[in-house]
Amino acid sequence: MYKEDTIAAIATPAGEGGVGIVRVSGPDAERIAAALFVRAEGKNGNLKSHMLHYGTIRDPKSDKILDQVLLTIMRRPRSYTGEDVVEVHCHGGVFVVHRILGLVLAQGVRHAEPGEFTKRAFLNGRLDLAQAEAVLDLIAARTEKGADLALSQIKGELSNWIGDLREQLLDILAQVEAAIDFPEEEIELLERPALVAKIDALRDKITIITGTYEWGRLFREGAKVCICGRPNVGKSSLFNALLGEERVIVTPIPGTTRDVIEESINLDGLPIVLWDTAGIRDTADQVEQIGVDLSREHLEKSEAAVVVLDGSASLTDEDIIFLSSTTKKMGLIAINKIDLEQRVDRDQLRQIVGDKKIVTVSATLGHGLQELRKSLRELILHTDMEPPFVLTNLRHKSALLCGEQALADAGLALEETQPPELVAVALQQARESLEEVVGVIQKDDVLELIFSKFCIGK
Ligand SMILES: Nc1nc2c(ncn2[C@@H]2O[C@H](COP(=O)(O)OP(=O)(O)O)[C@@H](O)[C@H]2O)c(=O)[nH]1
Ligand SMILES: [Mg+2]
Repeated sequence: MYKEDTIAAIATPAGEGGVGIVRVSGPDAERIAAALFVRAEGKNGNLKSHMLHYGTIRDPKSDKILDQVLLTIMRRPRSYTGEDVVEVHCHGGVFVVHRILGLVLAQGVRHAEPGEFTKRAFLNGRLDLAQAEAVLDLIAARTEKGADLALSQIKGELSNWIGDLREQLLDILAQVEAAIDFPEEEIELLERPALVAKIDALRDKITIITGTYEWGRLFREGAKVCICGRPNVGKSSLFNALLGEERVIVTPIPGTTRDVIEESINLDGLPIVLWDTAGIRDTADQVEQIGVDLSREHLEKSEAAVVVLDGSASLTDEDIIFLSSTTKKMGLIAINKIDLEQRVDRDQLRQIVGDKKIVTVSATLGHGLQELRKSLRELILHTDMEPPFVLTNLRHKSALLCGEQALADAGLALEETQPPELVAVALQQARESLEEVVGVIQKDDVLELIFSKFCIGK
C-alpha cells in the first residue's frame, strides 16, 4: 500500500518558538539517530525506547555541533505511525530546526507529504479512518467543545458505534443469506416483519446521528444570532447584559444604535456570534435608514433571531408588522423591561407568533437571562439532550446517508416479498457504507484526498 521508506518533517509550526520538533518515521529512523545524535555524559549503548535522551546533534561531515537537543526513539509498533519513530526536540528557531531537518534528509530520508505520518498510522492499523480524520479536526478546532468532539472521535466513540451497528447488520444479513443458501428455508412470511423491524431500528439510530452533523458545524463555527425589534425596546441593553459588559451605547433616545455591532458569547460551550442591530422602523433619517437596511440584512443572514419587545408598552403597529414579517424565521421572543408595569397583551402576542417560545427578561436588572440563554441554546440545537457523540465530518455523513438509504431499500424489498438475493444486495451495500466511515474500504484516491488536508509533519 505504501513504500516502506523513511520519512521526515518538521512537526512544529513554522516560525520561532520555544521548541522545534523534527520527526522521523520508518525503518531507518534508528540509524539516523545513531548517525547524528551524541549523548551527553559519554553514555554508550542502545537508546532506550520511549525515553527522552539529552545530547547534541552533530554534523557527521564537519563534526560541528548544531544544537543541544532532547531525542526520543519510539520503537515499533508502539508509536504514532506504528513504525520506528525518532523525534528530535531542538531549540525552536527557524534556522536550527531546518538545519537539523537538512542533516536528516542528507542521510537519504524522504521529506514527508502533508498528513503522511497520520496516513501511515492508519495504514498500520494504529488509527482507523474516522480517528485519523479527527486528528485533523482536533488541530483545526477553535473552541474547547470543538476540541472535545474531535478528541472523543480519536478515542474511538464513532468507531465503536459503527462497530455495534455493523454487528447488528451482519446478524440480519446472516439470516437473509441463510435463505439464499438453503432455498427450501425461504424467508418465512412471519419472519419478514421481524426483520423489517430490526432494519428500521438500525435506520433510526443512523438518523439521530446524521442529524447531529449540523451541530458539529455550529460548535466549530458558532451560530449567528440577531437581536432585533423596533427602536428603544432594549436591544442594546440586552446585548450588553448577555455580554456581561457595557459594549454598546444605551440611551432613552430611539434610534441610538446605527451600525450592527458583533460580539461572541458562549452558551454552555456553544459559540454564538451575537449581533446588536438598529431598531427596525420607517424613518426619514438617511443614516438611520442605512442602519435599518443593515439590520434586515443581518436578520436574513442569522441562524436565529431574538425579537425584543418592550413589556411596559402595548404592542405598537411597528411591533406587529415586524413580528408578522418574522414568523417564518427561527427565533424566540424576549419581552423586556419586566421590572416595569406590564402592558403587553399576551393573547394578542401569542396569536401573532404562533408557537414561538416567549421569555421575559429585564436587561437592566439581569432578570431572566439564564432562561433566555438556555432557550436560545435549545432553539439552535433543536433539543435539550446531548447525543452520544456528534458527527463532524461530511464524508462520514454522506456514507451514513447512503447506508440509511440502502437499509430503506432492504426493508422495502422485504415488505414486497422480493427474493432474498435482492434484500442481501441492499444489506451488503449498507454494510459497505458503514465500513467506509472507519475505512475498511480503502480507495486510494479517497485516502489521498483525506490525508492531503493535513499539515506536513502530522
Ligand atoms: N426599566 C427598564 N428599562 C430598560 C430595560 N432595558 C432597557 N431599558 C431602557 O430602555 C431604553 C432603550 O434601551 P436600548 O438598549 O438603547 O434600546 P434599543 O434601542 O432597543 O437598543 C434605555 O433608556 C434603557 O435604559 C429594562 O429591562 N428595564
Ligand atoms: Mg440599540
